[in-house]
Amino acid sequence: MIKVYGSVYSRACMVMCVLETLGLEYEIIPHLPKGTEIKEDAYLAMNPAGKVPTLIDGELVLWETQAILFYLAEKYGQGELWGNTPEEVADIYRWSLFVSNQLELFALDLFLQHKFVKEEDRDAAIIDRANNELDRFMPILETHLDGKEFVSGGKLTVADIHGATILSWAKLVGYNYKRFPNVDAWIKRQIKSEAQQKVNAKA
Ligand SMILES: N[C@@H](CCC(=O)N[C@@H](CS)C(=O)NCC(=O)O)C(=O)O
Repeated sequence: MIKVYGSVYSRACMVMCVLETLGLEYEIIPHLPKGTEIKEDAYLAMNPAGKVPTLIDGELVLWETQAILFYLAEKYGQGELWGNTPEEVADIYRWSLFVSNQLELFALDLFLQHKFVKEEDRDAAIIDRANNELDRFMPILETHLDGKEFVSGGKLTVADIHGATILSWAKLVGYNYKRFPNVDAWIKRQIKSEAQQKVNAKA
């Protein structure tokens, strides 16, 4: 059976959400981002970065969230969550990579600063840069999602599960999405999706 190392409260939730959407059975091997197991030799032999998630599927040992999501959709989706042509697949890559390259670090910085750093110790420079970079690139997504439910190909894909989950981190700590109602609605759809609810129930 497919194994997922990680926790619901980590990037592994995106892997679980894809597995739930595709109706695949899987086992969670609980490993917390702040736990010690991910720095032990046995785990580092699978994932030298010492991070979660890691996926095991038969002989395959795979780490890096997006690589795992793309692999699962391509291998098991039969078109679901994935594209049918090189052009459709490229579009999924484009939007998923846009979020990871232009927005992920800044959504994470906001989340970490507000969630784990005492108010008096927060780094204003990190917070300002994060807000500025999110404000800079969010309008691209906002315009693209106008009149659309999904970011690519007119159907749910891994780019929605990945992108909307990443951007939900900033929402959790109060980033002002009122200025970006299409993105806000996109994030809410992901958070409330049946697959995400099933993942949350495993926490
Ligand atoms: N680019 C990696 C990042 C993985 C990552 O940073 N995971 C976090 C949990 S969401 C983690 O394991 N942190 C522990 C650490 O950095 O020591 C991916 O997407 O898989």
